[in-house]
Amino acid sequence: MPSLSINKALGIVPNASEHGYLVDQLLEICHWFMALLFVGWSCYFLYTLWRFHRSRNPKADYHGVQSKASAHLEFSVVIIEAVLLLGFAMPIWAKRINGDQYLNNADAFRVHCIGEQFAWSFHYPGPDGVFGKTNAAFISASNPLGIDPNDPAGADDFASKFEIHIVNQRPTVIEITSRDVIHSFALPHMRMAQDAIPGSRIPIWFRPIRTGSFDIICGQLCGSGHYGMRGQMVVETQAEFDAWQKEQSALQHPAAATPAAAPAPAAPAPAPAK
Ligand SMILES: [Cu+2]
Repeated sequence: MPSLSINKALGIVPNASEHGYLVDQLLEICHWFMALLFVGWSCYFLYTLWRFHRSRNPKADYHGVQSKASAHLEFSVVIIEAVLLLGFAMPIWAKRINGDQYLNNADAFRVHCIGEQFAWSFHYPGPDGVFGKTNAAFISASNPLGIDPNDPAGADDFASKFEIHIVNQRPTVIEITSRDVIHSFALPHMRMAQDAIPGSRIPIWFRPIRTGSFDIICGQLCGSGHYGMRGQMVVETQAEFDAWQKEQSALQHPAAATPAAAPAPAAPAPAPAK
């Protein structure tokens, strides 16, 4: 990659995913190619202003330009664009959409992501690694994701809002959906974006390669509060994640986390039937 980077000059955020450099390379090549085209066509434009100025051509020439130079230039542009598409874009895309090593990977880190006006929520399977079933009928203030209370797999599931925690270096699969309109879960540092579509659960996959806190933005104009639909992706070590998971699971399931402690206060007695 050239040391003089158009990507950097345009303010690209640092890459934090394994595949991101491929995207950056392609962007850089496209930017340089576009810069070259811009300069080339600008020079040609200035040349034509001079060459065909009225003072040089007092009489109209009905035969036009006889030279084949511009046709050759056009043809080479087509060749370069074909090389970009077939030689770079398509192989990179083919590599990206092949998610076998992620989707069929038992060790992959999995989270569900739910977009809504105007927030991002995340559903973690908890220490057992199995997601509990969800159903909109169970959604309430204390159960914002609608986790089925009758499904034992959901007993240790927990949720977070506006902040997703993932583990550095682990293959990561995030399944994305929306509760209302179309949003787009965009991770500029991971060079990833995927529309969140109501009724669909669409996976994205990548491998984070550095720890830190990275922006999440909604990449699809989704309503009046769209601008506020941002969050943070915290990439941390496995130990840090385990500690956070333990803390969150305990906070959200106080009874399950402290079986030996004093029993939780009894639920208020049901009001007598009238
Ligand atoms: Cu949105």
